[in-house]
Amino acid sequence: MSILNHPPSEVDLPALRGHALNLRRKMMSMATGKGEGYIAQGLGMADCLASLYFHEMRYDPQDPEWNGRDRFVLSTGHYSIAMYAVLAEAGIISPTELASYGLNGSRLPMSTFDETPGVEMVGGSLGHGLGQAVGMAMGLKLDGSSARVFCEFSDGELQEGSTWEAAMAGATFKCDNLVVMIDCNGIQADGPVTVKIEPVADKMTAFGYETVEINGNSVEELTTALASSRSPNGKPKAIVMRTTPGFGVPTIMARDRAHFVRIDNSEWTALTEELETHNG
Ligand SMILES: Cc1ncc(C[n+]2csc(CCOP(=O)(O)OP(=O)(O)O)c2C)c(N)n1
Ligand SMILES: [Mg+2]
Repeated sequence: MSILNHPPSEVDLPALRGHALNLRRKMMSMATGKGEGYIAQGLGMADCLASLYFHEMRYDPQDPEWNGRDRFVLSTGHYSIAMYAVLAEAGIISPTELASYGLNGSRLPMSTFDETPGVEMVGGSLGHGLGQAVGMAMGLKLDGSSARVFCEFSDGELQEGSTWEAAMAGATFKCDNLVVMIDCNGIQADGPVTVKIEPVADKMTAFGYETVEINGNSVEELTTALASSRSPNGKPKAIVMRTTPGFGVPTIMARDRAHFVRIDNSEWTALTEELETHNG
C-alpha cells in the first residue's frame, strides 16, 4: 500500500506551487465553455488543496476508502471544481474524467456527491460540513485511529448556527485530530459577506480552538500552519485562511461579484494565458 506524506517530509515549496498551478490549469479547463460557475472559489482554494494533498495528508490513491486515511471534508459543495481537480492531480480519479464535470450522469456534479471516489460528504446544503467532520473525528478517536480530519468551510457558513454548534462540540469532545480550515474569501452569493462575522480568529480561539490566521494563497504559510496543527494536545485546531477569489488569474480576481462568474466562450483562451503569464 502506498501511503502518501506520512509523516510529512520536508516541505518542498516549489513542488507545492507546481501542484497548485496544475490544479488551476485543470479547473480552467473544466470551466471553459460552461459559461458560468464557481471557478473563482476554486482558484482561491488551490494552494490549500495542494498543501493538504501533496504534503500534509495521509491517503492511498489506489484505495480511497482505506480506513486509515486522513479525511478531507469539503463543506462548500459548490467548490466541487477544486475538489475534482485535486482528486485527479492526486491520482484518485482519472484526469480524463474531468471533462465530464457538471454534465448529466457524470460522477462529477457541480455540487459534490459522496459516491465520487475521494469525496467524504454530500455537499449543496451549506452549514453541515463541520458537524459531520466533528462526528468523523470523534469516531476515529473512539476507534483508536491516528487518522485526522481536515474540514474546509466558508465565511458564508459562519453565519449559520449549525457551524457554531459543531464548533462547540469539537472543542467539548477534545477533537485534537480535527483541523478546520476556514475559507475567508470575503464573499457570499451576491457580494461581500453581509452579517458581521469578524473577528473570526478570536471567536474560534474563544470556542476552544488553537487558531492561526494566514494568507491562504501562500503554500509557505499554509504548510507552516498545518505543521503546527499536529499536536495531540486535546484541542481542535483552526486555520483562518484569507484567500482571494480567482487567485492566479488577474481578470477573475478583479471581478466585483465573483461568486458565480459569467464568462463568454471567447474569453477563456485569454484567461488561460493569463494564468500561465501570471504564474509561469
Ligand atoms: C443552507 C443553504 N443556504 C443557502 C444556500 C445557497 N447558497 C449557495 S452558495 C451561497 C453562498 C455562501 O457563501 P460562501 O459559502 O462564503 O460562498 P462563496 O460566495 O464564497 O462561494 C449560498 C447562500 C445553500 N447552498 N445552502
Ligand atoms: Mg465566501
